[in-house]
Amino acid sequence: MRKEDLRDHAARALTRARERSTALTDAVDDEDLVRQHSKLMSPLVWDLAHIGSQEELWLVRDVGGREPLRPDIDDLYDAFQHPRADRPALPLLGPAEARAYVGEVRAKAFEVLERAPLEGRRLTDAAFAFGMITQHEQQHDETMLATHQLREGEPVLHAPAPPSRRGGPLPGEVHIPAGSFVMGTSVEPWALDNERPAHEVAVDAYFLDTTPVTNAAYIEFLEAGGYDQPRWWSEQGWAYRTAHDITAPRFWRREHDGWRRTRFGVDEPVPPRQPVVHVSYYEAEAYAAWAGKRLPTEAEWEKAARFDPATGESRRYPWGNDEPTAEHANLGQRHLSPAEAGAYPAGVSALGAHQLIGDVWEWTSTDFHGYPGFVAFPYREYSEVFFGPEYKVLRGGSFGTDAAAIRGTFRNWDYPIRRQIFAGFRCARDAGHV
Ligand code: AVJ
Ligand code: FE
Repeated sequence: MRKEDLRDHAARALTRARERSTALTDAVDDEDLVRQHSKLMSPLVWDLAHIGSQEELWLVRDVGGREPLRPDIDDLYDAFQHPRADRPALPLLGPAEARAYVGEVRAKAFEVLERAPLEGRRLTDAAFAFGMITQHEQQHDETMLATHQLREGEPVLHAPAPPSRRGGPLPGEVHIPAGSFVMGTSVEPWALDNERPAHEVAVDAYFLDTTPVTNAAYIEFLEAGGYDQPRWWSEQGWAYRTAHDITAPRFWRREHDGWRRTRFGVDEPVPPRQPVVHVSYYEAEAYAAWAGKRLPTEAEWEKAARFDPATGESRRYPWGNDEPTAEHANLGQRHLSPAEAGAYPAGVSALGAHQLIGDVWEWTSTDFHGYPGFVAFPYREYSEVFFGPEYKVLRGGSFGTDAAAIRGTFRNWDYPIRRQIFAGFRCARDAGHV
């Protein structure tokens, strides 16, 4: 991209993120903004001011070398200082103050952008800082969307229904032949530290589900008594299922006429053809065992999403190198739920898998670690402090993930017990030797 195009692109991406943050926070009244809807989440007003605070630190102070606007509040919005459960008790900026603050920071960030040297492609470039801050805001927007899902009360968010599947049934699985592929990236301009560097990974042959597991398939597991049979669960999974009396995906309820769910304040029958969402890693793992399969490793997920056997190269997205459009994937909160399995034929990967990007985050069996040659950037706190066995990697983004914050190499992570995120899964199994 030319320098001026890059500047425009960065400005438009920031503006789009802000429109979304504004819509998510303007949708509720002030009392709702400061309330904690769940111990798992911050009050929405914390996310809003935190977005501004990070933008002030990285763009206004670091890139711009400007004077701090509000050095007094750095600590309040440092996610490492205060766990989510404690945030409502802090002397946070109120709704009007938080809105004014993020507006002032944004005005300064645009001044910085006007003058920032945007040439070059190295990680230390100012262009990367703008990309990173855009992604940060979009990630918190998805977190705020999850807070909306936990909020009780009348629906306040509205969007058209997602597309349904046209055409005949798809094969249940795709076969991925053995061989190495390039995982991660050294060239994707907005890739975060944990996606780098590109490296070769050898993968044995396997089968991968063509689409994420649907609600209808998941209901079969439920109705077969899957939640009552320890043999399908890992030891940790069973302990979790028992301690919290988990009996179905989060937000589901059994009624005399079948399963229903609450979705952003709407009560509705569980739609059979949509991917299941709001399941923990442990539930995904138990379903896979019941189905005679397993969860894919992170490398298996990425190979199915990116590897093109015709060229031997890894693509940026399943469909190729072009940025996602509404035809490719269910992203960007254009819809308020996953779309039916098979609803995005234009998004199919070279190896035949559907909906790897968008709809639901997909649990993988891999613990979150740095790739060989990992270098923390810009801070250890971005990814490195989370490396270890407590976190599982999720891939592909959900209907609530913006296109600016997802790509074939993007890695998300969470605790295996978490269900408030927009997470589902698909299964894999070994193909053995032929
Ligand atoms: C990558 C989604 C796990 O929300 O904790 C936001 C992203 N990092 N602010 C998170 C993030 C700092 C992160 N996840
Ligand atoms: Fe953050």
